[in-house]
Amino acid sequence: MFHLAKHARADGPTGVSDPLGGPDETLWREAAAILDANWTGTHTVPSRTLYPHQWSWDAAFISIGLAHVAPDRAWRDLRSLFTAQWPDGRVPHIVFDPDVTERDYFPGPTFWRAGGDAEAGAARPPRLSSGIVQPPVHALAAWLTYQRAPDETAAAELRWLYPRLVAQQEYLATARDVGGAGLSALVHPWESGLDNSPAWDEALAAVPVDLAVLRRYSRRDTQVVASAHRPTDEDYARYLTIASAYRDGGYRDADLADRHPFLVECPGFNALRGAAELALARIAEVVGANPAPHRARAAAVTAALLDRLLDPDSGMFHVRDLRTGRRNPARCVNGLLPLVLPDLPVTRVESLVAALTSPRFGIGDRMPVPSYDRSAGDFDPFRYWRGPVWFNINWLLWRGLRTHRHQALAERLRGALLDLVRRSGCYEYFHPQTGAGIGSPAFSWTAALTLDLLATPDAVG
Ligand code: 2M8
Repeated sequence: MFHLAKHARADGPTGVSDPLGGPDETLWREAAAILDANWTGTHTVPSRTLYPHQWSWDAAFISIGLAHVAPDRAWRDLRSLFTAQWPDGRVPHIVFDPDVTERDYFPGPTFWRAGGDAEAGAARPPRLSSGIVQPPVHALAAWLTYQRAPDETAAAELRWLYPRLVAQQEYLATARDVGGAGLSALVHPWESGLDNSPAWDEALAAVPVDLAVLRRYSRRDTQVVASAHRPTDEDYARYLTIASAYRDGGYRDADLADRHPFLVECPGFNALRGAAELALARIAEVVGANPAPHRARAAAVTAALLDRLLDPDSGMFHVRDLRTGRRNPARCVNGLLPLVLPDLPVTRVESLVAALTSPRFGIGDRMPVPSYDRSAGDFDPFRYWRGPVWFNINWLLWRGLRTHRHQALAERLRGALLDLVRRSGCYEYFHPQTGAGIGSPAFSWTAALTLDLLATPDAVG
């Protein structure tokens, strides 16, 4: 067990304060204990019950929390993930723990058939992993972890990570620029992190449902949590069809436009890629590299997002299906994430804030932002990314509001998030009306970002 509150107190004046008054020691300890319980000795799992391996963007959020209580573990988590980076720069969305059996998570290593073959040589993925990616939040995580304790150890970690983070960005900016306009294309809904968001429905509808594929395997998720809270069997069958297509093409990105059944540009993923370039610019200054190219790339991503994914009528960003060229009209929370970009024009910031405060997404006094438009006919308060409140997304929106000096709104969102975990615990996601916890309890990124919110009480830039 690490020293729960010591580090935060030593490092900052406000480590465990509650903005509403009074210390929030209990919540701090609960959140830190969850991270401790989910630590395996080399990395942190998102959840002991549902997700027993290491996940890519989870690792980034987790390290941001660990930075407050166990910075050594924060760096080890990031290192563990990047030791699985492929030679082409991609960082796999799952790094499999060889000590966990196939029965404990599906789809596991047997399905993905990637990496882990020590004999295969430097051209192959070094560890057992999936072959798809997740949003690149890692440069931001590394930068925030460094900022918590900017000592020589942390600088050495940045020096180790920097070329790897650059390679990750390079892969996304080149191999994945299928549309040729400066945005990364996703080859699977799971790459977005918002797995079964309505944002993918139109593009998914074009993928045939082969329920036989499900009979060949056995879903593990619906044995652990209620099936009404998870993707439907039809959607799951499509996920497997798309993943198999990419795998059977050797995970090659050449000619994707000619052969791959699912190709979309996601505003959330690309906004986080832009934010990663800005974090890399800061890291470059520490490690003695040139920050200028990173800033230029971030500006190019913002310009491409405005050009390709903005709908002036909704005032939000929308997913583009590269197979049809159509922007999906669904208003999903990934369409608000470009708020994390500091160079977004003021008019755009204001239209995103208008959406955030509208009844569709309304930041309430006690309720954070849902994953989907509350007024949509197919809004589902229980099912995964189709309505429930997610902590990591709200944490990103909170940062975006602070970046654009919407301090009062940022504070309201922070208050609503902390209220949620105080009432319900650190669940994977939450009912958007009652705030009840759904999915896995003791969920790592909720715990980690709770620590970060508790440690960052005031609207300081
Ligand atoms: C969920 O995704 C995995 C597949 O990657 C699953 O449903 O099995 C998503 O919420 C994703 O964003 C998250 O990274 C992962 C682990 O927490 O779970």
